[in-house]
This record gives sequence, structure tokens and C-alpha cells, in this order.
Amino acid sequence: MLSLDFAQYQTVYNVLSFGLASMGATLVFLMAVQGRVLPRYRQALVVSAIVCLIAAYHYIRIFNSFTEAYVAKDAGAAVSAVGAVSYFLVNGPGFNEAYRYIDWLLTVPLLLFETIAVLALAPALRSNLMWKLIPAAALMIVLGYPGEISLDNTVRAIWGALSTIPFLYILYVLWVELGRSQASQPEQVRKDLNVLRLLLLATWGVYPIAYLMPQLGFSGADAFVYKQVGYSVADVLAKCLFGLLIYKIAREKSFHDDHAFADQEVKAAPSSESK
Ligand code: RET
Repeated sequence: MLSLDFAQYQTVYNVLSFGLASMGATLVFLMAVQGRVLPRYRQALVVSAIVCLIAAYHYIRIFNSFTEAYVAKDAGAAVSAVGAVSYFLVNGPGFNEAYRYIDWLLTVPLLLFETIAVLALAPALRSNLMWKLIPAAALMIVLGYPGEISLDNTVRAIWGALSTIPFLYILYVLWVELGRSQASQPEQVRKDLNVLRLLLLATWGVYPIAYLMPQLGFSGADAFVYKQVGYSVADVLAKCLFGLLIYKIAREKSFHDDHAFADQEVKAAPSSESK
């Protein structure tokens, strides 16, 4: 049975709460700034906001599942000092890890879609990329789940390795395609696309590392806590920070595509508003 001490319980509790707050705030922001980019880029922002909405919903479910699954060991007893309480997992697999996988199953294709959408590529290339990336994303997540819920490290390693095949394929396609499309983009956008590529690689890379915690020598409660922190922080970076970067690119591309829009937006900036 998994037993968490007070600090471990609080760490997971707080990181899940932080995840929910970040998703909610980014969702509101992305909806509020729709008018600050040209219509052709709004779909990317809407999709990014939907990603945050789906994630916010799942974070509520994950948070509730966590607080319901772990109960205070000394419940009812007078606890003198903060930190004296420890928590243990009730009713076996009480914490539902499936919420994360369902969340990814929905949000990873949408994240890929928003990335492709903001590039405003030719429709044929766009659909070609989506046909490659979406099935690979679904396969990556579906293959990862049986390993995630297995307590046997060998089973975990096998499913993890199978899931890594589509994962590497996605990274390869994105890296090459984003690199290729950079050539046709304005100067600042080119730089941002580079940051986007690196952010994608750095944050997506955290998921398999968090998954590997039991294999990396951490066991029991430690593995559980590090994994929850890893997945949650990676989610905030891959959804929220990524969404904000998509907004930045959409805005720069809007300025580049339409100078009248750029002028009007610059005039609406706070410095001239005060005149
Ligand atoms: C799993 C299983 C072990 C092997 C690999 C995995 C990769 C997961 C990834 C998830 C990305 C999720 C994102 C969510 C954002 O909304 C399934 C942990 C490679 C890359 C970006």
C-alpha cells in the first residue's frame, strides 16, 4: 500500500492545484486576445484555449481523485504539529491515472493542430502533416497506458518502449517540418519557431522521464510524487507556455501580413492611449 508523508501529500496537492490555476488563467487570456490577431490565426488560439479547457476539467478530476484516494492515517486523532499527519492510499488503485491519458489523447492532437495552424501552411501540406501526426500521437498514448498502470517494471518498460516509437516519429516529423517551414517565415517568427521547437522537445521529453521514475531507482511514494510533479509541470509548459508562444507568433505574423492592422494595433498600445 502506498503511504505518503505530509510533505509528499502537500507537494502533489499543490502541484495539481497549480496546474488547474494555470490552465484556467491561460484559457481566459487566450479567449480575451482573439481580436489582437488577424482572423486567419484565431483558430490556432481557439484550439489552444480548448486544450486549456480540457486540461482544466481533467485537473479538477485528478485533484478530486487524489484527495479521495488518500486519507489521513490519524484522522480523528488530535494532531499537534503540522507535519505529523501521513496519508495512505485507500481502496487499492483509488487514484485514477486514466484522467491524464484521456486528457493527452484529446489535447496532444489539438496541440499538434494548433502548431500546424499557426504556420498557415498550404492546405495540402497541412493535411499531410496532420495525417502523419495525429495517428502517431494516439498510438503513443494508447501504448503508454498499459505500462503506466502496471506495477511490474518489465511490463512498464515494454509498453514504454513501444510508446517511444511513435513519440520519436512525431518529434522527427515536427522538427524537420518546423525547420523546413522556417525559411518562408518573417525574421522574428523564425526565431520564435526555433524557441517553439526547443520548448516542444524539452517539455515533451519530460513525460517519458516522469514515466520512467520506477525504473530510475525511485520506488513507492517517491516514484509516485516525482511522476505527478513531472507530468503536471510538463503539462503547464506544454499547454500554457506553448499556447502563449503560439499567441506571440500569431501576433507577429498578423503584423507582418497586414501593415494596416499593425499600425492600428500600435496606435492602440497603452503609451499612445494616454495622450
Ligand atoms: C508516455 C509513455 C512512455 C513513453 C512515452 C510517453 C510520452 C508521452 C508524451 C505525452 C505528451 C503529452 C502532452 C500533453 C499536453 O497536453 C505516454 C508517458 C514517450 C510525450 C504534450
